[in-house]
Amino acid sequence: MILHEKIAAQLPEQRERIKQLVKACADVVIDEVTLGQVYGGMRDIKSLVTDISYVDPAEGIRFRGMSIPEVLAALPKPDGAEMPYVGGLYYLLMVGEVPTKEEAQAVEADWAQRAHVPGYVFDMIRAMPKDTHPMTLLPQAVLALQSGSQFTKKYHQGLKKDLYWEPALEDSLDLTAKLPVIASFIYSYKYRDGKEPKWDASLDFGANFAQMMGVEDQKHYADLARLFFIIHSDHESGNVSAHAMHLVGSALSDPFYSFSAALNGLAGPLHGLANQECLGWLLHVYQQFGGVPTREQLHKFAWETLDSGKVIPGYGHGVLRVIDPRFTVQMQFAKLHFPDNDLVRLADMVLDVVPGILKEQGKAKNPAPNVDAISGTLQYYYGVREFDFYTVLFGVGRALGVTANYVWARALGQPIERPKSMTTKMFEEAVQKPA
Ligand code: CMX
Repeated sequence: MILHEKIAAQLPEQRERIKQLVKACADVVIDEVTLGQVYGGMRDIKSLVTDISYVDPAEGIRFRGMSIPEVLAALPKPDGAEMPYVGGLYYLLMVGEVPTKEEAQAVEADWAQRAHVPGYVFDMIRAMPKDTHPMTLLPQAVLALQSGSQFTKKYHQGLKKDLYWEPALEDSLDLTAKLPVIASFIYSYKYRDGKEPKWDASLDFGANFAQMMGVEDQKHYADLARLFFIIHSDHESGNVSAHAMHLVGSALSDPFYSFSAALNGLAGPLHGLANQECLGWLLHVYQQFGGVPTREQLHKFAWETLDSGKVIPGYGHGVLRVIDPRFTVQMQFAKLHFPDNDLVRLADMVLDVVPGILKEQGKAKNPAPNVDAISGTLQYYYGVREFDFYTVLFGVGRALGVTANYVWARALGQPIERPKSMTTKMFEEAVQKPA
């Protein structure tokens, strides 16, 4: 299997590199931690390591050193497609090199062999009440797959630690192959005819998703799916879903247990749920004014949102300090394919108006849009209008990045995570001591 070979070839050098670094510099101080950071969600404390992606506050995400436009330009594409193979992105995240078209296709072919979802997973979803949130059904389905984990099986058979990554990769490929099928079944069960979707081995990941979702404009939705999954795949290690995956995985819980935890974090309104909230906010504006409002009306509406104590969804970021490039590529896609759509025009107006208001309010450190400010609008246009489903789409994409990190964390023997906590009294005493 191609990813296995490529990772195995890099491992000796990577292990030696880290061993030497830690041996020579274990006591070097990298960062200082302030009391404000301790009480402020550990913001910006440099205490995690990943070579798979990095969020530059002034530039946005880089996957293996490449910006989003660079990734989209460099990765191979299916014939006639506008967006690259998702399998090519997975190769890039796992291996750290841009694949050839054949290498990207090899990942896609591997997924095709693993995409079968056991019937009991569908039965379990069907047993749940129809009004269960899709982000409850998705982690449940992932947990239901756990009994097939190669990692857990091999661990209990006494696998040596330096080989943990191999079954971790097997599980990761199984999981990422089955997720689009599960996600589209959740969609079909909740909102359509309830048919069990089938993976078509002649199609790539994006085109399969489009056909399983039953969207009318298959060609363009396949491109949107490729784009969506690629840009949502990874955002370094400190965001809630990635960190949850890493933390749970550090206890040697297998990729199914760990990813189910990651999804539960993604379901929060300050993280992955923001995409549905953002479209909800746009539609609310649209309905309130019976169409695209004037700038003045939008200005007033945005202030009313803030004055009622709510956030403006899709704006602000914990790390980024510029417009999220993931927003930019999605807006470009929308403007290329349906520039005159009312919601796109509204999203454009929000981009023009809201940053100024957030600056005036003076609270948000970044008044610019993030990935969620437009992603729901694109889905809505292609007929995926049940916006409580959108975080599921985010979850399918996020699996690519967090499983790549999981595999490398096991390959590099990363230990169980265990930061130290203190009591408030201890901190009070610590700050009173002279420096
Ligand atoms: N609207 C109103 N207020 C906002 C705001 C927004 N869009 N973004 C930040 N603020 C406020 C915060 O609520 C905070 O207020 P308090 O001091 O009263 O608590 C203040 O500005 C400072 O926040 P910050 O340091 O700039 O941002 P955080 O790192 O604390 O939070 C985020 C980041 C994304 C949770 C926040 O900007 C937000 O709530 N945005 C709206 C929700 C959203 O779009 N989430 C999607 C994030 C994308 C992702 O998960 O990938």
